Amino acid sequence: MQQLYYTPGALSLAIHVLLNELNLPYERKPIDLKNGEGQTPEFLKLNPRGQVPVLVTDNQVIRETAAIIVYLTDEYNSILMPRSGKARANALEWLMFANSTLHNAYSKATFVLKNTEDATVKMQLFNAILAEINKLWAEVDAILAKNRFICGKDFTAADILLTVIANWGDHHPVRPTIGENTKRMLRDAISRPAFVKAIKVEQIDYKAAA
Ligand SMILES: N[C@@H](CCC(=O)N[C@@H](CS)C(=O)NCC(=O)O)C(=O)O
Repeated sequence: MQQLYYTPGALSLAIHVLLNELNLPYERKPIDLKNGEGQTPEFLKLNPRGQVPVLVTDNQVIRETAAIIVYLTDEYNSILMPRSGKARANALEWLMFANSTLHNAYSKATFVLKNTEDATVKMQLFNAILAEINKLWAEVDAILAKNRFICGKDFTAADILLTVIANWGDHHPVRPTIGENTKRMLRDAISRPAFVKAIKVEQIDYKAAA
């Protein structure tokens, strides 16, 4: 059986939701990042970067959210990632946008909040990054003004990842601005049984869709 190493609400929630969407059995392995469990020798053997998610299959350890998502959707022939051509390119674009462009902007904010001592400088840097994050969400919102989901009429793995990241506002002194069209998509996403189940298990307070 596959094992998912996860921290409640982190990027690993997307894998948790996807495993539910695919109706796959898996064993949950919680990692308390705040208490240093990402840095134990056992966990570092699985992921030298000390990050979640990690998916362990029968004979392989898979790290990096996008890689795990593409592996699972390919392996189990899921409609959450189109199989080929332009539709696949578009879905991969938005998956990578969430996993690298948007996640990277949030990571910069986390870094600045953690490592800047001077309060004024900290807020100056944070506000600059917040503007970048808001611009990215505005781009998403403009697409969702026309489309039900980020790639069109169909829900894809990219929507799952956007929905997970959208709820990280609580970690910031000022919440990023999530547009109304995006909130509509988030409500659709979190009402899917796969999300409902994962949110309940991880005991997450999902506020971004309100
Ligand atoms: N590029 C990695 C990033 C993973 C990542 O940054 N995970 C965060 C949680 S969302 C983490 O484990 N951080 C380690 C820490 O906070 O110590 C991926 O996509 O899986």
